[in-house]
Amino acid sequence: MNLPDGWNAGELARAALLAARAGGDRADARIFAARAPGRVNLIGEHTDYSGLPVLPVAIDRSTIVVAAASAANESEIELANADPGWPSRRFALERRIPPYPTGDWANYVKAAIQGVIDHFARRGRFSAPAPSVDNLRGASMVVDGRVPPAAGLSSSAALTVSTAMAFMAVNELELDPIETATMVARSEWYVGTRAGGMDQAASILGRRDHALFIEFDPIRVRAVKMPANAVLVVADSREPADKSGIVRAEYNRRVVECALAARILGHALKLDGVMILGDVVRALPGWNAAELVGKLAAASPARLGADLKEPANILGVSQSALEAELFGQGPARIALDSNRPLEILKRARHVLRETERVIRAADVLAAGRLDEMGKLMNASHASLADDFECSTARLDAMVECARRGGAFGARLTGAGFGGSIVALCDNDTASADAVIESIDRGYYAKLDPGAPESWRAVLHAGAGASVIDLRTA
Ligand code: NG1
Repeated sequence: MNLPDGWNAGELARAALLAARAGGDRADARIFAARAPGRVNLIGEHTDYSGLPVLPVAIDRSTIVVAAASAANESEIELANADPGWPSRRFALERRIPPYPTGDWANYVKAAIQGVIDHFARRGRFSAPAPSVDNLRGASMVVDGRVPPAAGLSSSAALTVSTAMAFMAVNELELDPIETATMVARSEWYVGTRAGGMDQAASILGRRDHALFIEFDPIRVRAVKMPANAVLVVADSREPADKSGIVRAEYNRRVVECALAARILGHALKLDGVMILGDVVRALPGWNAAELVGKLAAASPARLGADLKEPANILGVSQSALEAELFGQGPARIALDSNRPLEILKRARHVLRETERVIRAADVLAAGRLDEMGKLMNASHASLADDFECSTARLDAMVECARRGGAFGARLTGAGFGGSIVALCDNDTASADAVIESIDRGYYAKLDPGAPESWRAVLHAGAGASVIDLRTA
């Protein structure tokens, strides 16, 4: 059997089972299956929302969404999940789809569909003579996710990407992969996370046996061949990085701190229109982190008060104007709900130094220098722990175990505050088996009694998302 691009036989069999459940046995049903992988980020953490590069791989674990088109006059989504732990849902397609209460899994599905509707609305697709979204086709959708959730492997992007692709297929809406990545990148703002675009871009643009050097604004990708002897071990701390609660507030707070650092730096350097640190970097070819951090330190205290009074003064704008600019009506406003000072210098120092590491890592990896790559990963972890303050004692402990087991390097991957670590190994001196054993003995065996069981695996760089027509597959 010829397998469609990026699909394996197991995934195809899963899609066939889901199709039966989605009602694809109706003779007239147009029915599609989209698969989208999770990702593990090798390096370039908390840089994407500053418009600065990342180096992830799409992984060989995916989410599949099967969508069977409803009759032409039905514009509802009937949603089910292969895992009975996630309840079925039904909602209408509207220009503005109201979210379910925070934490509901189906909000990711709504987020993706809202993203598609917004994108095509901007292109005039729903303007006169069809001023509403009435001409959109509903669908019966069934989701089967095999990317471990809340583990820093981007199960959420796997779900939003596969949903968006299946929904577009049902509605005969077409976009190229870069446009799709750009569109879906913003979709998770719907669930209240001001995420950058790394996860969705990695899921869509993934390439077997390759890492992806991804740049933003606009999204560009360069595939970097993984050295043949490189092996990636990912291990979940079992400390959930739950994006619907405290982790989201911490994440959004970092987004605000980085944006403030960028504006103050832009102001000090007399650059116009700087919103994110990427704007500064792009305006200054030949920039280097040490110099920019020095300029920021000269222009601003390292940490600012808990509100926006101080940065507004530095920037010479009113506090309300700055607030409106930073937050709009958006959810990041919650980031200021505490008395904690806003850390500017440390956050910028991490982002700028991390950017230097990412650029270097792409070359080092392409040249097969795993030892050097490991050192960059270790430096990234230290910076995330010290300057970005998003590691935890448990993540630090795991990273230590991986290094003791012989890994070239190890670091937290994803947003941190829990979730997973990634360790770089090979088939020889830094064997994945030894690293896994070290993590088992030094970490999982010491978890509190009753803690959820261990989850760790060797993951491979896999292909990006794709959609197939199940009538012809
Ligand atoms: P995780 O924690 O894997 O979901 C998050 C963001 C990314 C990126 C990383 C940090 C979401 C959906 N994704 O990844 O865009 O900013 O943190 O590098 O929030």
